[in-house]
Amino acid sequence: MSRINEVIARVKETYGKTEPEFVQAVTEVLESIKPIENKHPEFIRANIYERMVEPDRVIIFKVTWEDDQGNLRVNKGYRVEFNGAIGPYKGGLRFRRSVNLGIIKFLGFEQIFKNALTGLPMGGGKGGSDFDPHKKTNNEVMRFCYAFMSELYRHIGPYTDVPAGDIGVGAREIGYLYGAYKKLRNEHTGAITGKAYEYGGSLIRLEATGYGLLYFTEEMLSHRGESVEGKVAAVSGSGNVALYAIEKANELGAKVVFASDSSGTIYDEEGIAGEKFKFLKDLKEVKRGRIKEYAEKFNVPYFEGKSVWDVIADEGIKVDIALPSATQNEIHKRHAEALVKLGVIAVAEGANMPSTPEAIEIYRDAGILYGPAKAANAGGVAVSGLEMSQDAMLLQWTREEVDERLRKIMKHIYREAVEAAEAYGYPGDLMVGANIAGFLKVAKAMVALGLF
Ligand code: NDP
Ligand code: 2IT
Repeated sequence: MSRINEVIARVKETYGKTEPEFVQAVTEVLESIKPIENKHPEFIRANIYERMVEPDRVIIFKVTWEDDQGNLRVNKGYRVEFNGAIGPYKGGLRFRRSVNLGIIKFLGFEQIFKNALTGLPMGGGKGGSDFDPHKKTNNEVMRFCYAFMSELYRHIGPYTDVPAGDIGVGAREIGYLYGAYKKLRNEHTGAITGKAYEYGGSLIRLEATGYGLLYFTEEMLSHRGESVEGKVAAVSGSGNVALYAIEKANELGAKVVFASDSSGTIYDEEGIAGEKFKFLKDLKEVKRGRIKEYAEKFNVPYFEGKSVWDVIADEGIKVDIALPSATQNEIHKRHAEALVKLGVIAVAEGANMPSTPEAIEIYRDAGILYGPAKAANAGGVAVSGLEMSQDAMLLQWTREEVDERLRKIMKHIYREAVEAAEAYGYPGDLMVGANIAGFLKVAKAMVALGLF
């Protein structure tokens, strides 16, 4: 049996029942890098495949905090420092009820290769908690963040491990987390990214994942003689990634007709633009309301309990571009079949692992453009890397400068994926290309570092 197959089998056997998302992520990456196995005997000699799926360090801790009624509450905190071969561990924190070790491990594993693809020196990590910020007051969120950081601070640092946001961790949470970090350490180092400009953050970080997703989509389309302009797009979610994907899609001349939250989906045939987009942004970023209020305000259809992809499949609504930007495994086989049948041109992933393996198989069989998450959504962590650089120099670049660098990085990622796919016999396959390009960089570093 090949070494890669052995490692996949071992991971399935060990974690198949307890950490299905981690097994899914490992299987996808390792299956798609098989073309490198025979060409790199040094990876087999150094046992790289087995070493790559084992986190460097897993930290699990108790977070005790006080709610507004004076009750002491307890949650689990996690930080998985997955692979530090090419730089400080880097990756977001997710606060959501469903968070468990397997989810943090899948996200940390993906982050290794995504970060490598950016061309910046960042290792892979991820963390979070099963704390759910929905329906909590600001003060409760603040006390939780301070409690969470009272343990995490001893594990992180600007050259050690640099967390940022993810689902449930936005500008507000980053502010409280960084406030706690500064208080505990009595130093101002950029040990967290996604900070606001006023206290040392980078301009464009807030927008970076969504903007980068559209830069990547434009890059994919332009190589088929197409562009985003004039296309009808579906975005799922209405959080950080989704909002700025919608904003940039509008700017590039597309019409975005879908958005969602975990309660349901809205369909606005006219497009979520202008005053309507402003309303959505305010609803989600400031009022922290539900997407249903958009449907009520603008009198458009709302589908309670359905995802964007359910609505597309059930109602037969055609879109040209699909930008899943909510969560993992949101697009299933039947959704992918419907998208393809209705004539979708491109799927670019804003969320991490939003497509099930069966859905990906359908995109690839149909020959549509498919931008996998670790390439398409890398703009967020890329600008986090730029934030780290600015923090280290104690200066802040202009919006134009950061945006220009982001564009260049997204182009670079596209080119790396295309070239790796070509070099290993899978021309045009961005999933194979992104996995191979990311993996090669980290694997070569691990070989060079010896026992690290
Ligand atoms: P946010 O918390 O800002 O927004 C998440 C959005 O997705 C919300 O609208 C939320 O709805 C919805 N959502 C979350 N979970 C589910 C679910 N299980 N079912 C249906 N809808 C759901 O998170 P982000 O926008 O930051 O993250 C979205 C995705 O993008 C995640 O996969 C994340 O890992 C990925 N990502 C984020 C980056 C970043 O920089 N923030 C960078 C790269 C990737 P509700 O409000 O109802 O919970
Ligand atoms: O999934 C991701 O890349 C993120 N949530 C952003 C990570 C970061 O460190 O900016």
